[in-house]
Amino acid sequence: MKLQLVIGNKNYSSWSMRPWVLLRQAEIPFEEVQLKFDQDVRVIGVEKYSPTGKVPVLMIDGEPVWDTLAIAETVAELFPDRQLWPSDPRARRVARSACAEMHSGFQALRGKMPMNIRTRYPGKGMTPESRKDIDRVLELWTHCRERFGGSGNFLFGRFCIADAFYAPVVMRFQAYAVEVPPLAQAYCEAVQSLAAVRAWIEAAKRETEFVPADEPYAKK
Ligand SMILES: N[C@@H](CCC(=O)N[C@@H](CS)C(=O)NCC(=O)O)C(=O)O
Repeated sequence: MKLQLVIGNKNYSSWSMRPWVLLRQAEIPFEEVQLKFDQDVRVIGVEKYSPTGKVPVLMIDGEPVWDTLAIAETVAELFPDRQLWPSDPRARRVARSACAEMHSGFQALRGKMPMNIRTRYPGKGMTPESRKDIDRVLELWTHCRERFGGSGNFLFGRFCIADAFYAPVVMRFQAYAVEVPPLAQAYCEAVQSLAAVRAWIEAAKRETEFVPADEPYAKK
């Protein structure tokens, strides 16, 4: 089976980061196909892969699986030995809910604090709406860590899909210098110490493309 993951710019594409970190951290071999955003965050050359015009797309023997949640579920199904969801059914239900919440929510956090790994904009993007999203993320992380974290460092103890889904939030907290309580700080550090996250960050920092539509706080 040939897996190709089609992604966008590593500095900006939070959706691409999730399945890339998941596959890489789970040591599932895949070929990376990186496409680049144009000035308006349209993905150049994506028609060849994606029926939606968006990244990420996972190509399995040339057939597309699109949308992050579908990609994560498909990978978990294809590689059950990697235990990408928590094994405890109660934890698994909450992990799925946390991923679905990320997938469909947090619009203010996403819109006001777009992921930008190589740059720092401390304090930017903090509106009442983004504050509300941040508080909800912190509440969720606290619940997961306290109820299911056990002796592990991640939301459900061991690294799982939910951690891959929240990795771009960790990037945002760092870029915009969002202050978080100690439990969340420890979790952010655990995510940042993952080999796959470190590799993504290093690659993002080497990128030089500037995408104006993803740079609301850059000096004009
Ligand atoms: N719900 C989709 C969202 C994907 C998405 O919005 N990707 C952005 C890049 S991070 C994109 O491809 N934008 C290009 C466009 O909308 O033309 C997913 O989970 O994969």
